[in-house]
Amino acid sequence: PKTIYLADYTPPAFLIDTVDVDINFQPDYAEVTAHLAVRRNPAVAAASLVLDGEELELLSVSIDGVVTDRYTLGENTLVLSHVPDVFRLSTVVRIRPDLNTRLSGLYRSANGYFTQCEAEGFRRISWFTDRPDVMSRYSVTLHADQALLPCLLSNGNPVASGVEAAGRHWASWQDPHPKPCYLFAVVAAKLDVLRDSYRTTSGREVQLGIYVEPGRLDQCDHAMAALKKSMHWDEQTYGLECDLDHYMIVAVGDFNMGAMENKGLNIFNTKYVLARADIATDLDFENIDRVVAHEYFHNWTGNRVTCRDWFQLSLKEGLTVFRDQEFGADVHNRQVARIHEVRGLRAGQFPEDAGPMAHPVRPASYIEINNFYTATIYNKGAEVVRMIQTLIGRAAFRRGMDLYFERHDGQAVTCDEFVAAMADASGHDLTQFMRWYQQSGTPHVKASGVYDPAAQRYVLTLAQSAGVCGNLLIPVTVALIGPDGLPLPFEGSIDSQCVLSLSESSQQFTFENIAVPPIPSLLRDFSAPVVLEFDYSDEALAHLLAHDTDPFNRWEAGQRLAGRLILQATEAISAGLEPVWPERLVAIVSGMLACSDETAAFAAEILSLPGEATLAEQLEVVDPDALHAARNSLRRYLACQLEAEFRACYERLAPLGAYAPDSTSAGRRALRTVCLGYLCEIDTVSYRAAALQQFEHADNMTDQFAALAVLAQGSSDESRLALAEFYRRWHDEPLVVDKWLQVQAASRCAETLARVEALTRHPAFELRNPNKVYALLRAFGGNHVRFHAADGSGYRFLAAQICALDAINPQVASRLARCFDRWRKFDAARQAHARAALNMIHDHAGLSRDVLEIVARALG
Ligand code: HT7
Ligand code: ZN
Repeated sequence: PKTIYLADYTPPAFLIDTVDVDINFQPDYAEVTAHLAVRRNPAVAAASLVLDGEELELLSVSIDGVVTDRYTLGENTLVLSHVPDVFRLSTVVRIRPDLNTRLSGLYRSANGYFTQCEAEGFRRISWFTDRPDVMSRYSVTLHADQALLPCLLSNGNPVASGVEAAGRHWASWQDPHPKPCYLFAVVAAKLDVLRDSYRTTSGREVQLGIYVEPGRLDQCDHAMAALKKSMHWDEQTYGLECDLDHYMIVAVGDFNMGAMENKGLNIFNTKYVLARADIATDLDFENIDRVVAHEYFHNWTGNRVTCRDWFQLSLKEGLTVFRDQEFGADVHNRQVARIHEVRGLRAGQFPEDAGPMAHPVRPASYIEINNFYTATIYNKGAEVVRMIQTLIGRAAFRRGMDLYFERHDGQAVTCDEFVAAMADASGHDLTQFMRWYQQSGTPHVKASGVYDPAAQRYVLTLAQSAGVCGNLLIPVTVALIGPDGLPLPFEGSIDSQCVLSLSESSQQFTFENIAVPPIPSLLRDFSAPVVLEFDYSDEALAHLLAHDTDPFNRWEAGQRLAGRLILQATEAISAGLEPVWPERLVAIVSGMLACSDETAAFAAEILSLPGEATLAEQLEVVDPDALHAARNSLRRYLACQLEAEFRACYERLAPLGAYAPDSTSAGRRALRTVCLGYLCEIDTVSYRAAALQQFEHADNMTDQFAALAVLAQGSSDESRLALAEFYRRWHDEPLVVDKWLQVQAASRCAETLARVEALTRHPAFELRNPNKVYALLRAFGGNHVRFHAADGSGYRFLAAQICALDAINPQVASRLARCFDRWRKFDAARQAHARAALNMIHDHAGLSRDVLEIVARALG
């Protein structure tokens, strides 16, 4: 397969000002006619027009209304040589949406037809220059059977509709905004719609519609509220108003990712739209808020200002994740939101950055762009944007956003333009900062401090690991915590903290008039996506955990302390010894259990130990069984030491009234679940009975599913009973069935693989449906102890599934193949099994470019 390089970018040779598309839906095919107003790009000297196409049956080509055969058909190209400077190109193709199992382009799902064009799906609908820097105005007309497909939707405004012979109808839409073809969307389906409206600050009335499978209107209220909150937030925070008369969200059960920001016609995975207290958890409600906001925010960051090429993907994704994170922090709980972000980064992005798929936030090359919708592009990209805000300050960041839109509205630009707007608006030189976009890997920052009591001076030394592009500009937010737990004021501090700019390989920072030896609180609020190394004593960590005024660093101190102890215990267990746990932890945990309702969510985070995948990154060679045993041993130790306290806290946090997904009551539920989890580590009949009781009597999915998840970690009768009952109750709710599959695949039980294998043959599972694949197979691939089984059975199982899935949906298969990323971290025997499994995939006949790229990099 061909590698595409950023360095090879050239502007488009032809521009397409308008696109008129007509789609005629027939029972087993669709005929697509496209009329393109093409003109030569005066800035580029090129003779031929090269159009992209994939799986299109070409019926005709015309130039200025005259049918022509003067074209060359390549494997995936249509080349027209000697064309006029300005002309109208018309093509007619036949496509087969019912056979499109890749879910890219136009495809069939239950209730009708849907599109997914990002990144390169439009070429599966019509011949086109499928690249984001070709922006056009679209008009779309759809024809279909009226009874079967009553909703005919596309981007922009409805302009006309009518009926045709034989029970058919048509509708035309016009999008006033020029857009790249990846934002094109069409829906022809039988759907119910929840309507509402939103009045912008300047008085524009926007008609809102959420379209869902018939009978599910009662599951749309939360998404509608989230949409209106997002619209309001973007006006308040960035002065950005909706530029549309119609904003529609359509939910579909077959979708490769979370959602898609098509202009005015977002298409969403049902998982991020449908919610009702009895079928959705607190996390589902919160995720819906975030994803609805994310897609809405793209309307400016991505749609109005788009990417010049796919190497700039983080321009829209990193910035939009940053915006949805800030929205989430404002409407939920800022402290807990930041902790979730960092947990996610450490569990997903740090391993990616240390593995075979490591790439810069702006990659230099790719084989298959769909493989680069990664944690690095999205989450590290968001951290990079956040660092700019930390370095230049919130007010300057807002000016930078204003300048970015002032300069580039309606354009397709690069990450350089974004950073230039920030630099110009703030007066900061961000030249060195650009290296964050250019080099992969997680930087390490080594910190050490020396206190001089005579001079009352504290000197902090910060040193960064060398990157391939040279030193980075790293914002390190710092405070000094005194022995009494209070932060010490120092010169230049605001609220007793400051942002240090680490720009050299090693730098010293001096703090004067420090009367007592301080404990430094470093990298507050996780001010940069780095690994911070500082030789904290256990006592110092306990002090920070108790007193740090930065909530993130309080949590961080607890994670460091617990992580250190678990890793020591892992080593002991590997050597055949029993782990020993210090009593100090008991008092800390006990203190957290006495929290108020307002701080319950935060306490739940402190009491949740770092995950196995995150801890594994700190080991040279991972023994997953020992790591798993060590982590569980600590949980059991704490549970036994504090049984009464956990029980009292569990009882104190019993539901107060009817369920509501607000942050405070969600925090109570989160802490109560943590308590139940610890209590069930003691593994007595009475705690399993308590879990079963919660499972049976909960009036909401959060509590019901939490109890199920705790029980599913064991193989007790109660566990079997709850799993069977859960499926009996919910087998007709696909999103709840996903939870049932996921909770079994994530179980630490020894028989998990056998159960997952059996579930692949269960009527509830469908290899064609991405949500089912993610719920069962990807959850198993993320089950650290079971996927990395010593006998290689986990690897062989997943490899076979990847091969089977690749023939159906290469995008999803390649996401699944990412579970193998860290295979080289394990012992020689496991590595041999993993290598054999990867080779098996690599040699599979007809393997897609998508999976091949992932597997070749893993083996490379
Ligand atoms: N921008 C959207 C990306 C997306 C996507 C990419 C590849 C294949 C399928 C896809 N579905 C959606 C999602 C987002 O980040 O908002
Ligand atoms: Zn996005």
